[in-house]
Order: sequence, then structure tokens, then C-alpha cells
Amino acid sequence: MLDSIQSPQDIKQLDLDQLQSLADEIRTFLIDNIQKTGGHLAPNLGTVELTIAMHYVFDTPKDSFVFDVGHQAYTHKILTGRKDKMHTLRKKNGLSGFTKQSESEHDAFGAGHSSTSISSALGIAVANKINKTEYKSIAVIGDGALTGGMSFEALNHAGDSDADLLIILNDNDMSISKNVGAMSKYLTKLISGKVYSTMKSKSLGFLKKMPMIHEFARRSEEHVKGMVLPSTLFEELGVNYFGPIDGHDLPMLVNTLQNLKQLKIPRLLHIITKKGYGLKTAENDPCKFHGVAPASTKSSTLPSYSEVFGQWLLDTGANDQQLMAITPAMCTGSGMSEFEAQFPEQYFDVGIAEQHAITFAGGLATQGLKPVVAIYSTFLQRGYDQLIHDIALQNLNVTFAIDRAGLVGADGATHAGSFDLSFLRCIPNLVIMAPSNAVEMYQMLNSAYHTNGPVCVRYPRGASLIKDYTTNNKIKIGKANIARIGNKISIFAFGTTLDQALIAGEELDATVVDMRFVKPLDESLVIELANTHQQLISIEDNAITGGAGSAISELLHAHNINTPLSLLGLPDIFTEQGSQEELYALYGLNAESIIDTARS
Ligand SMILES: Cc1ncc(C[n+]2csc(CCOP(=O)(O)OP(=O)(O)O)c2C)c(N)n1
Repeated sequence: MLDSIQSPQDIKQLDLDQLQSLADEIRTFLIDNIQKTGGHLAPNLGTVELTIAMHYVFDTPKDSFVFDVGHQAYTHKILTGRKDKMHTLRKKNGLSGFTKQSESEHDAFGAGHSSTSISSALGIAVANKINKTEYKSIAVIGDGALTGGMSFEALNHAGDSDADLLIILNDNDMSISKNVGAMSKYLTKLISGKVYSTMKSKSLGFLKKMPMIHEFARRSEEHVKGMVLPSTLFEELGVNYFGPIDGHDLPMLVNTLQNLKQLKIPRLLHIITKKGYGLKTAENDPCKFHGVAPASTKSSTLPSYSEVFGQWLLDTGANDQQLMAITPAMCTGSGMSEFEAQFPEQYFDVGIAEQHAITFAGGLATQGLKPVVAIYSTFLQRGYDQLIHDIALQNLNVTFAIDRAGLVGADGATHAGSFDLSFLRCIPNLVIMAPSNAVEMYQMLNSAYHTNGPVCVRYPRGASLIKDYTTNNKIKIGKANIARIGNKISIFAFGTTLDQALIAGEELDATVVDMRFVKPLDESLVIELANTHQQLISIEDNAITGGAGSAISELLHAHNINTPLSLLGLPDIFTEQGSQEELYALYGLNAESIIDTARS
């Protein structure tokens, strides 16, 4: 059946039994495809029935579906004419692993970062009203994404509006790890609460027999609230609450969505799903199967940079009870699982709440504790004002372990850590380090932790080439390291670009510097080398605009030094998806490119 579906119109001809067969076929297809391409397996297995029901009842692209994060939208891609390209998922020039406007008219809003769906769907709903259309706007948001502050900001706005907005809360009790926080507990209470159960059966019975739906819709909002379910948190905020219903029961989903389609008010449908549904291994360990690598990937015996951080955290936290480790919902990805297990009193998963994570760390620091915020470069973007206003301005002792800096590969532009050096470098009081290898990273973390004020250590995704890296040594703040002495040409390498710089350095007989610090720069060394060499090249895995090379350029300019300087880094575009190797080659961040630059 799947091969005959070219557009959402095609599924509207099917009966409910056929829809169920289609769900089974899609599930088998997903398991097979994701094994080859890699991708978000468990989240997508959990949303097959929901997505089929949505396309059965609504009419995209006139109606808008906004999938939060967009990582669970594979069935949506399959049903909207992209099945034949699913083998290119997450590959260079292939389909994105998230929703993307430029990819399909059925992708109403692009995503990748969490907790944006209610805001954007509300914007669409309000625009629909202003444009006098009858189109529907639907946000699909997970219970994990609901922990993000933007979701609450959007609910606050939506509940006070008369927008025709349907929010579907896909509750599987999981973020990447187990979901956390009071909201998560509240949702569990909603599902299991005694008072609630009676209300649930009443409201569902009511929904099924809704021939008087038009009359219902005409009733005042207050009355609607009272009839369906009084006093859920959502109701109190002015968003009508329906459910919870079984998110794998297709007939129930179709029936409920058909009913809810008739309404024109802010409303929320709570569905319960199982992450990894239909694949036992994924159901049993949804965290491990949240995102998977292609089955063909060879596992590395070398530690990843995230693991190096995790080990440092364990070693340091074991000896210092002032150390407080904070993650905004990225425990495993950041290498913190073991720390969580061993030192639960010193560990905080605050939910998908980067802004809060940073300011919370600030509060801890004012009381003499020593917070370490582990955060992906791309998600640090969320906490920018908090970093400036709450941490740097008050010069608080917070260590930032910034993971996934530079190009991350298959996740593409939404997840690339391309901008951190640019947006961090302009903030007073910050120290910014970029290690060239695992030993240096460990030393830098030692230094960061024992330096007053906010300090960032930023490192890339992937394996470090060194197995044995623990050390008590520290690195002197602001001191670069000359890795190779040569002639005429000096290459300033930031972070792990050092390896490629050294290869080019051999070929060119160039001086190569492991810069180590983006801020403070080792100014005296740069000036000395600029005065003793004829050509300078900087290389970094960050946007050239405002990046580390720009810092060198500014320094030379300030000292009227005219030695030619070429800046290698990421161009002024949103970077593509592909393997990390492909992308570093594409953007010229390799030895060849350094050599070409020097020769040209
Ligand atoms: C701002 C931001 N922080 C962190 C992430 C990483 N992330 C991707 S999916 C996810 C969990 C989402 O959980 P939920 O919304 O419940 O969806 P599920 O995967 O359980 O279906 C997280 C933390 C992100 N995409 N964006």
C-alpha cells in the first residue's frame, strides 16, 4: 500500500482497516530505512498512527502541521511524497532529519531546536485569522519539549487568544532520557488521577457522540471549558484540554481529531504513546534508540570528547563536593550518565531549559558552589542573554563545557556549532579555550574549574585520538603553544584543526601554533610571529565572521602590522548536512586548503 501513497490525498481514500495496515507497513519501512541511514528511530516509531490520523483528517499544505524539534516527522515525510528519498535521509544533499520549509510545502515550519512549535503554530493560526482563511494550525509537541520555556510563553499567549490552534501533546514520558520536572509529574497525574478518570470517560463519550458539534463550537469558551474538563493546568491557562487518549489507537485518533477539527478555539489533545512502539529493543531502551547511527558504522575504541568531559567530571566531582553538574536534558550525549549514577546529589537535569540551566548555575555560584554547565554549542544559543547578563556581567564562577562545537555532520545546520566563538568572543570577562586534543582538553577543564569568573572550554563532536588523557596539569591562561617551528609562513590553529595544520605545516615548512585560547589571545606571540614571518594563516571550525581569526586580524590592525593574513573557517552561510569529513572538506578546513591558500 505504501508505494501507492504519493501525497496525503491518497490516504483519504482508505478505510480504517487499511489505515492500520498502512501503519504497519510504515513501521517496517522506518525500521529498515533508519538502520541504513541512521536517525531518530524511537521517536518516529511512536508517532506513526498519530501522523497518519492527522493527514487523514486534515489537509496540508492548507492546514499547517508544526512538529516540535521535527525529529519525529519521518512518517509525515513519507506521506508527503518523500518516501523515495528516505534513503538519502541525513546524507549530503539528502533529506533533512528534521522538518524544513525548503524541502516540502507540507513542512509548515522548520525545526531542529526544541519547544518552538506552539509559538510558530500560534503565529500561523493568528495569521490564518487575519488572512480570513479557515485553515487549521496544529502543533505536535512532546512532553520533553513541553519543559522548554518557550512552550510556556506560547501557552501563556495562546490561552489568552481566540486562535484556532490545536496542540497535540505527544506524551511518552521520555525526553531523550527520562523526562524530568514538575510538569512531567503533573502529566502523569493527569493520566492516572482518580478524579480525572471519571472526567475522561465523560469527555470522551461526549466527543464520540458529537453530532451537535457545531452547537458545541458556538458555546462560550467558558462553557466549553467547564463541559470538557475543568481545572487542568491547561484549562486554567485558557487552553481547552481533551484526553488523554491512546496515541496508537488509529480509529480513536481519527474520531477525536475529526471532532476537534470542528472547534475554533485554543485546544490541547493529550495523547499517550510509547517511544519505540513496535520494536521491542527500542521500547525497552528508548534512550539508546532515541537516535541511532547507521548499522554500518564501525564503533570506535577511542574516547569521544564527550566521554573525556564525563571522565573529568567524575574525577573532579569525586574530590570536590562543591562541583555541581548541570545539563539541559542532554545527559547521555554530554557523557554524564556515570556522574549522574555516582553523584546524584551533585547532578541536575533541568529539562530542555538552556536559559534556566545557565541562570540557575549563576545562582549556585553566588553561594560559593562551583557549577559546571555542560551544553551543546548550538543549544547555548538559547542561553545567550543569560550568559551575558546573569553570568559574565557578574563575573560568576561558572565553567561551561561546550560540546558539539564546529560541524556536527548529519544533523545539519540546525545543530552545527558554527557560531560560538563569534558570539562568545565579544563578551567581557569570558575566557574561551579550544583544545586541540583530549589531554589538552582535560588540562583546560582543570584550569577552567580553578579560574575565577566564567570560563568556556569548547570541543567538537567525535573521537579524540588519545586514550590516556587524565592529568592533574593545568594550562596557563592565555598561553598558546608553538607546535612546529618553520619558516616564512605561520599557521594559527584553533582547536582540533591543529592536526590538519600540522600536516600542512610539514608540506610548507611553516610554523604551526596551537592557539589554545580564543580569549585572551596570546597577543605577544601572535605579534612576534607576525613580525618574523611573511605570511599568516588562521584556521578554525567556526564562522569566519567575528571568529578567532578575526581576533588575530583585529590585533594586527591595532598594532599596524601589515603581514598578509588569510582566514580559514566557515563561510557566511548556513552549513549543509553530511558526514563531518565531507563537510570539513567542503568548507576547506583541511591541510589541502591551507596549502592551497599558502601557495595562492
Ligand atoms: C533547544 C534544544 N535542546 C535540546 C535538544 C535536544 N533534543 C532533541 S529531542 C529531545 C527530547 C525531546 O523529547 P520529546 O519532546 O518528549 O520528544 P520524544 O523524542 O520523546 O518523542 C532533546 C532534548 C533540542 N533539539 N533543542
